Amino acid sequence: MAGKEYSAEDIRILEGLDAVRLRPGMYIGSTGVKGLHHILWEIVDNAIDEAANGYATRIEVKLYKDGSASVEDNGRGIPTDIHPQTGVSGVEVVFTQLHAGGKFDEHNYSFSGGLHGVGASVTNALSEWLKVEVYRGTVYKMFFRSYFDEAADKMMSGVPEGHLVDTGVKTDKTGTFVHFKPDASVFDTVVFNFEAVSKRLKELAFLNKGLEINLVDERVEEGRPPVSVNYKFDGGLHDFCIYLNEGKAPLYPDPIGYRAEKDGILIEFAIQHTGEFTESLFSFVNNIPTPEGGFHETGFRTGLTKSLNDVARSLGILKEKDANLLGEDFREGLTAILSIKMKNVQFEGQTKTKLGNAEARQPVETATVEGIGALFSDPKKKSVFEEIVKKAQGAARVRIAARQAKEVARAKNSIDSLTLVGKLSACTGKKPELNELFIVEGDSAGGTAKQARVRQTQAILPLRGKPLNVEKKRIDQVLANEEIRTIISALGAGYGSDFDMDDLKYHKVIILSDADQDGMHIRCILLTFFFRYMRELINNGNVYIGMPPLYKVYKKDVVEYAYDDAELQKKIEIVGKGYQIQRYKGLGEMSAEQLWETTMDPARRNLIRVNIEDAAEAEQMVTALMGDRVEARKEFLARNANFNKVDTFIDRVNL
Ligand code: TSJ
Repeated sequence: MAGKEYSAEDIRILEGLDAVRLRPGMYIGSTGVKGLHHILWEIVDNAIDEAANGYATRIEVKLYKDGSASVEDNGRGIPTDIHPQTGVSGVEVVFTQLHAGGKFDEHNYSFSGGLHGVGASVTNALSEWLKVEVYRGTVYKMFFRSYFDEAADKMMSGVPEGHLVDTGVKTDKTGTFVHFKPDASVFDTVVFNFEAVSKRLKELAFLNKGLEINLVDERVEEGRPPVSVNYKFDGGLHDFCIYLNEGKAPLYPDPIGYRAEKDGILIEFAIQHTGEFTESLFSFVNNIPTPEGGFHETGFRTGLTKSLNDVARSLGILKEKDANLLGEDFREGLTAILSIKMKNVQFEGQTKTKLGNAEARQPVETATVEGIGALFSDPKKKSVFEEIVKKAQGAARVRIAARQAKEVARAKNSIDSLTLVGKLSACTGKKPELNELFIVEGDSAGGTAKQARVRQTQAILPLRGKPLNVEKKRIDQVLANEEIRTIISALGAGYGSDFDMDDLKYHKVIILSDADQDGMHIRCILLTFFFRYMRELINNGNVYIGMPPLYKVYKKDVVEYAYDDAELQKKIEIVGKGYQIQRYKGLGEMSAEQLWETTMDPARRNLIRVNIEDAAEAEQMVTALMGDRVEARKEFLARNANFNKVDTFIDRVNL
């Protein structure tokens, strides 16, 4: 057992591990499922470092039935020789000394990972047992155990059972194998999550080009073969980018990538634009995700904007008189992965996932400018670049149209806005909760509605002109549309992040369009607009679709209206022999009186409330329904056909 050859210094070291047991949270964040995985990642990180430094090409992670886990690499093997400062082997130092990682080899451990960087000794301290094997010509072994010492009446953590032993058994392979069993008395759960482990290993495989990572899960039913996944991406970030863009529509087939070292910082990125409208930047520092961003992201964004504008000018796509495109324009639909490796990382922010090293900004910016410049100096890449600029110019149009609309909405009391709402026939009542805004398709139907309405509570906004083809028009054109800007003005509550329900002038917004293709398009445009820019309005159930009848069935002074074909049969029976049918092709064919009694009179009309509880789902649906990709739309409809909400919504849209 441990003890007899131990110096005072060794005991001090082991007390360090006791401290880890006493306050595990200080070292691994928590003793929950996250903390459990943390002690696995501490071990994996060491193997990844060996690979990142060019010494290992393969890592295998294994999950066992008894709850233990192992990690093996084919690197050089943890140094087995005696460490001069402590008089024990490198292996022993690694597992018994806190923060030992890299102390004896600054150079090779220069880009050491680990979220808290606490090292393998913490895994040892929080394990029931830990076994290490090092393959360097022969097999070296060492074993550690945590136990309760009855005599001393205290917990002993990660205690070596003897020093490192050279078993003398010859081996061809080199590398390190670490096998440990998380201590059930430390953790709330000791069950590793296959999905979580495999997802992170896949990410690590993407981040470390060419590295083969194998995950074997032996925790399967008796008699069944282990579940095993194997990751190896020779394209690295390039492959990562393609993977992230699966299911999206890339604007050019190959992601653009670059790798450089600047001021001791290794910088790598890959980008690819898609038809989406949002930006997805995934950044990493020393293989650790940095979702909160930081200086590397700042440098990257600045570099991208600068270099893409520069290239656009040098290719003559942007002329001297043209303004630069903004960063946000170039980032619309951008999928990007930024991975940097540097020393002395400082993590900040809410979840300690934001890079605080200011010195990272400039090198990343420089590398980005350099990389983009170099890539597009290749004339073969010109068409790719043109796609990027076309997309950015589209985004700029949205931005400008959005700003204009915002100005309109902001200046709601100015003369300017009065001219815009000129077509609005406002109501006289001043109680928004009682007021209704009818958005009516066509000037002539608008005129009829104006005659039919109750002035006190019903306002009419006619929409003039041909309906836009939503599938071909983008949201920027929708926003540039004067009618849409008029709606924003009329509602008086702003839009987008400025939208404020408290300023809403009409608590019922009723879309009244014809029951035909064009009418459906108008509804789609308006709903997309509300989804994207006044989502609260939908969530609150303030948006309605008016239901004009399709048929009038009449005989002398008996009149019945039918809203669909099934109803038509019933109404025919009610009216009886000698009936006549009028089919309404549009709202414009109705008299003011008919429109009132069938569609506008609160006592008799049928309204459909557009009510989507899940705004996120709604947005996805609008994208799928109106996006560029026909397949995506079909897929979406097929996938969601059984979802009640969505189903209902689709019915409503296609009224
Ligand atoms: F530390 C550990 F237990 F977590 C661990 C370390 C676990 C695993 C699975 C692998 C490793 C590990 C360590 N793999 N490879 C290394 N390499 C070294 O420690 C090493 C080897 C040689 C030299 C040298 O300068 O010759 C330096 C180092 C740091």
